Amino acid sequence: QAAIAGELLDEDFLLRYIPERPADGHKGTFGKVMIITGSKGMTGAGTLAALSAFKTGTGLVYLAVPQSLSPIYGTTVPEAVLIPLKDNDGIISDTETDFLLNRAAGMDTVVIGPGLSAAPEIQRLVNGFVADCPVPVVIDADALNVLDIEVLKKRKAPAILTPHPGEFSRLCGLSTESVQKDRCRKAIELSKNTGAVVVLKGAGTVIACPDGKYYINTSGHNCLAVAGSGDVLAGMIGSFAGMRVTPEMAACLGVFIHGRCGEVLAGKSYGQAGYRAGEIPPVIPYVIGNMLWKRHA
Ligand code: NPW
Ligand code: AMP
Ligand code: MG
Repeated sequence: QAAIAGELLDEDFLLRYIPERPADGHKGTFGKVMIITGSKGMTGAGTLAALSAFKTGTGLVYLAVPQSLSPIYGTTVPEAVLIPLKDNDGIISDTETDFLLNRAAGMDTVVIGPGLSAAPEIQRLVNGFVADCPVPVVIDADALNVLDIEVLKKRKAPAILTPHPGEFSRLCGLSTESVQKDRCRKAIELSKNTGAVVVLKGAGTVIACPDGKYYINTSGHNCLAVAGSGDVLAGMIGSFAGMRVTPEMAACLGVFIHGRCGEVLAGKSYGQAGYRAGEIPPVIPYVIGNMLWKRHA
């Protein structure tokens, strides 16, 4: 079988995949995204993912969070609908798995993982949820740290994994160095093995698809190497998936636009470094708007 070549991910290629926004669309038209997130000390992650989903164009964001922490999200993202979940000292209880699966059935997509912690209860929650999730799911951060590959393989709906090299190495039982030495091949292997789209993050993010096709991102800047940056990306990919973009293209659009936001911050602003992840979402509409302008030009 002939090898499938990789493709460089650039603006000209991606323009056509940005979803149309019908003039008479309502908030349901623009996607319902549920984000399962949060534990004591890590409420910023879900906040950033939710803000990013809104700024990418999502109509409705639902934050499924530990009940004891939910007032925080009411303040940081008042636009999100809160789904408070039973928790033990800030760790979401695994008894909420079935309730979350029921809620997921009414969503267009789910993001699971940012700021969840890797407690044993979270391990049961994540694997129980991923096994039966009925809609496309973006699996990020702590959800990757507790994910059972065998459960992932048997899931019912499409999945997008968004590991950084540390998470990738934990998930696959490899050293970070061996992952970094052979990024494309490692991402393709995991994608073929699990049927999930794999986004291996870091400079030159690789997006690998189960059919062996892969993309290497050309946008980005090291100002994106900052706490919460990956949580922003997860919200962006979830947003595109929620607007019914295919998992492959949702991942590609999210990665490219996230990278372009970094370039805009570093290039058009005050300097090369010193940005908080919370400064990325306000740039998203500008980047998407510029791409659309080129599409219509
Ligand atoms: P090293 O050793 O530092 O060089 P973790 P996390 C490696 C939440 N957050 N290239 C890195 O390597 C997240 O959502 C919450 C190479 C280290 O070993 C998660 O739930 C925030 N290596 C949770 O925290 C803001 C790389 O990976 C390891 C690499 C833990 O996530 C912050 C670090 O990864 C955070 O987002 C690269 N490009 N990138 C909040 N305010 O609520 C990473 N590594 O141990 O998985 O920790 O990514 O911070
Ligand atoms: P996380 O580690 O989950 O917060 O994700 C970090 C985000 O920043 C990912 O989207 C990475 O691809 C991006 N990133 C990290 N380092 C760099 C870099 N040197 N150049 C460009 N993007 C980076
Ligand atoms: Mg992360």
